[in-house]
Amino acid sequence: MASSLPVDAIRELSQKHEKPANVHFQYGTAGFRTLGNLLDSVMFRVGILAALRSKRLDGKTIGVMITASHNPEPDNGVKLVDPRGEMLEAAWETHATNLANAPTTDAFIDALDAFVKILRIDLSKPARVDGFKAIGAEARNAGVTTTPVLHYLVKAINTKGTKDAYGDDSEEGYLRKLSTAFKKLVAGKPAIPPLVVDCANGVGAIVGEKLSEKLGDTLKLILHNTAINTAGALNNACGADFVKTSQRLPPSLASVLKPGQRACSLDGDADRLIYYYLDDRGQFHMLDGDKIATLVSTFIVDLTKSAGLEGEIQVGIVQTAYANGGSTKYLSERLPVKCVPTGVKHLHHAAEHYDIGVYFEANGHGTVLFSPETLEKLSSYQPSTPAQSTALNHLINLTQVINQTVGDALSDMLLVEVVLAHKSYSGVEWDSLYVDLPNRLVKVVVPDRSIFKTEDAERRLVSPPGLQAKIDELVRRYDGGRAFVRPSGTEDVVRVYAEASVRSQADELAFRVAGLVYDEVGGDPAKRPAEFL
Ligand code: 16G
Ligand code: MG
Repeated sequence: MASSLPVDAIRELSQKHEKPANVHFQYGTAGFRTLGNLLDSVMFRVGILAALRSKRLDGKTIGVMITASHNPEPDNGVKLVDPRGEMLEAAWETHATNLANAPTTDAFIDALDAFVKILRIDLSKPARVDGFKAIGAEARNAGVTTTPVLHYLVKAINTKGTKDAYGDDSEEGYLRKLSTAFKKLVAGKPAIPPLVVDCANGVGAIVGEKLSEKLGDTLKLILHNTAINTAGALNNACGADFVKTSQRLPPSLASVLKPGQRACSLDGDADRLIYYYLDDRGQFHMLDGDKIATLVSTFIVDLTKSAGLEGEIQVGIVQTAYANGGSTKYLSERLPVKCVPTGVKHLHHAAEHYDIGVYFEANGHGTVLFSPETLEKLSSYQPSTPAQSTALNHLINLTQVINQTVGDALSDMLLVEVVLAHKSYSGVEWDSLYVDLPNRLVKVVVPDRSIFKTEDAERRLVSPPGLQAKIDELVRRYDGGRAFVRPSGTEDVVRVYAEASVRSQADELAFRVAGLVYDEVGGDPAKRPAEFL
């Protein structure tokens, strides 16, 4: 009976993966994330942590994802997936950080021992960890796939044979589930023009190719940036983060995209999605997470009305402070909108409070959650007209095409395509739902970002004292001005976001606020960036 830690085995293996000195690891918003060559000890320890999490949860399957996500090489990372296919429970982020930072193998074993005792983990319980093997855990390698597929698999495995069965627990099952629902949703609609997909030279290329085969002529995917074996190519001048941050077309698509044609970019692990198109004058128009949330939520509201479920099912939106003011205005005139701090776990959690919760970060990560009661209602509801019945079926098929475990670029892409097909929208009509306010994101490197503390879903600073008042004073001078400052959860920087009704003003406001931050932390006046006015 394995009721105590297999200390000798752990010691022997751990010594092959010693922690590098002078590095502090942090399990942040997206797991452990740093230069790939520093992560060896973290990978080993995360395997053990995942096994313990599985044991703590009665042998439920836990997922381990190794991915650089939206970051270019040589960054890499690793994160855990909880049994329902969701992010790791927040309290365990601290445990993960502590274990990863134990300086030696002996310190690691001591920390593990203390941890097992404090959390009363029964080591005789089985442990199932997909993708990694440690302390006698049963492991299954999910292979090279997208982050959302791993989330899907974890949920599918843990719900197998129950009334909540999520689908067949294989990548093939995932592809079948999504493509079948998609085909039903667009049946009878006019043929959909081909879609250009920028795969960020990441795993989306592999899964996108398989999805494309399943979709056949229903939706032709033209995959670009599929060089998954080329060193340095991942997320380099392509991918969702590049497009969102630089607000321009990946140069590799310049000769590909025709005016009016829809295109989208995934990030490296295919959990973010940004759409765009070029207008007749060749001008670039971006359709980001806020635009996706708007398109999708209004469609779902229309369907609930057509199904006769108005007042029965409430649709709500969750955004962060980064949501464009234009989208927040448009949406809050129509639906309940909640603003939460950055990071998927906050959005996901808040979205669970609605009957149907639509959450998207402006960066393109998001999904739609149907509450258990809503799913129940949809399956038992008796429509009274053929039109109601059609709308009801569409809603039910939407619950299948949407990966509800986590934001999923490929699933979201199908969702967007469904709405465009139903509304006969091109990018132009979609884009015209509301006008984005010009905005600017700037980062300021600071010696210690932990002195920056926020409140009100990161929209206001409480520390350093007095800085928020200065920002307020500045913002007042700009028409349509809004700005906020928050410490990054993934990098040693402070981020400044600003928007205003005119582009030059948005830029100026962002730089001026960045200047305030720079001066506040005692930045060297001689090195002050010129644009910080
Ligand atoms: C992580 C988060 C993402 C967030 C970003 C903010 C997850 C899975 N990912 O990538 O949601 O937008 O961090 O980064 O939660 P920042 O704190 O450096 O601005
Ligand atoms: Mg990602």
